[in-house]
Amino acid sequence: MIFPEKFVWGAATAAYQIEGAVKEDGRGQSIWDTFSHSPGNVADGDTGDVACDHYHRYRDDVALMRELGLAAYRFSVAWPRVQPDGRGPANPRGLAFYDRLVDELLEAGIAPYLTLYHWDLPQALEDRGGWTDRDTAFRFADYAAVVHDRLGDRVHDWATLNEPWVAAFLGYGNGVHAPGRRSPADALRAAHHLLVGHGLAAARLREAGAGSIMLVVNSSPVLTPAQVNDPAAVPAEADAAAVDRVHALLTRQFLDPAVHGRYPEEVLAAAGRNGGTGHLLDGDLEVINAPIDLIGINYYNPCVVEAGPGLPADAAWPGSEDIRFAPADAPVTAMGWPIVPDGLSRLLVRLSQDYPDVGLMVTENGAAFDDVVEDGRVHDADRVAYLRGHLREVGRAIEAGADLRGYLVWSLLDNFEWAEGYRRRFGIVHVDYATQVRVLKDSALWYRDVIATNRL
Ligand code: PNW
Repeated sequence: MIFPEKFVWGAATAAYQIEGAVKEDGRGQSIWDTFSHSPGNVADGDTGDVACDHYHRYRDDVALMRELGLAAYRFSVAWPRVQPDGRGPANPRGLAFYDRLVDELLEAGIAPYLTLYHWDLPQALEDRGGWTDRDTAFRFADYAAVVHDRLGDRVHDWATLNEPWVAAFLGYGNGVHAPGRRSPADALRAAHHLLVGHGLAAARLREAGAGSIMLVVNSSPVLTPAQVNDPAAVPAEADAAAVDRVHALLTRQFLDPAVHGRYPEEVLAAAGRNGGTGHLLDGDLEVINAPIDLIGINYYNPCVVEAGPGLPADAAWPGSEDIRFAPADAPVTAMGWPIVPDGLSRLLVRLSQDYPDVGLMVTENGAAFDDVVEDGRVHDADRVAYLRGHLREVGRAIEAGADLRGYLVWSLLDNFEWAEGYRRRFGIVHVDYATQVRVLKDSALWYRDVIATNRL
């Protein structure tokens, strides 16, 4: 399988998951500092205080990327490094880190893909209501402008939000992520304000001359249990309705407003029954509908559902009453997530049909496995198989006509896996947290060859 000539190969990370140095150079506190330091929220009491110490080791890490031949590196900027309280003048020492990182990347011939928000909201803004407060959207747009002002001369590719579904529904809905609130109504409000923030920021970036603007979503094809292994299976009417509703709640909730300027009925109905729709103001959809160049897709697994009469909505899924989230008949990763490679092509083809005027990029895909280091090597055949299987589906989606521009593996490094802490390893590069020694796993060496030959 040969990939298109200009296909962009890369890897992704996020600030809180790798940087450490949480008190350095004037960085303010984020909701993830607060959350991870509160007992019971993160496995083994892990925090991002040190993480991969990337803040001090970024030169070595860029050297690894160069060794792998990456054309692109997606990272995120920590808002509280730039604006410690989430508002006001920029903290020059915080911005200077990203300045150095970007220069190092460009020197190595690697295109920086900059994500503005990968979940580390300044705690000072959370104290005023966080994403449930409309004002946070305006603060986010100001922050976007501040970052672009400093880096826009060298960074071409910008992403506003990473996975607003996770930020809203795990952060404010079921409380598994920071800030740990548990309110379906708050989650729906947060989701909307995240979208308003996206639209306002996209407009500011455009105005400032940003080269390319992207919204990154976590998305999954929504399937019935039978469809997991048989794409042709025809679901019963009630199951098909459950599939459509969950697709609306997961993916269309974000992409329909952003790309088409309208909310799905299912989302309006969910809001109606959870706190109301009073936060949806006239003009918001026009703001959210700011033109974007790319949709970033983070894919890990399909979402499997069926009708289950009488069931209450899952805490993270307001609007999912009478729907059962079912296990998939498939092998799983160390996260317990089912491995269904052709879910990726099914998803990409669907999105390219639903949003035909916007390009697509796989901005995250990868897997956690229980890696072992043997004689200074990590023989992660399971991860190689996962990536190979998913890349084949990337190729198939392109053959089927999807306008897919690139693929970024999650993740470059083993890192702080949110509520799972350091016990789950997603990297193609192994990190020994005691010594900070990095070792290229077999998957990294394999990926290097894919990139070098542009074929599978
Ligand atoms: C994404 N879910 O998170 C994030 O963008 C990464 O920061 C993260 O490390 C990676 O995927 C692996 O988890 C998700 O529960 C976390 O549906 C949770 C979910 C989805 C994505």
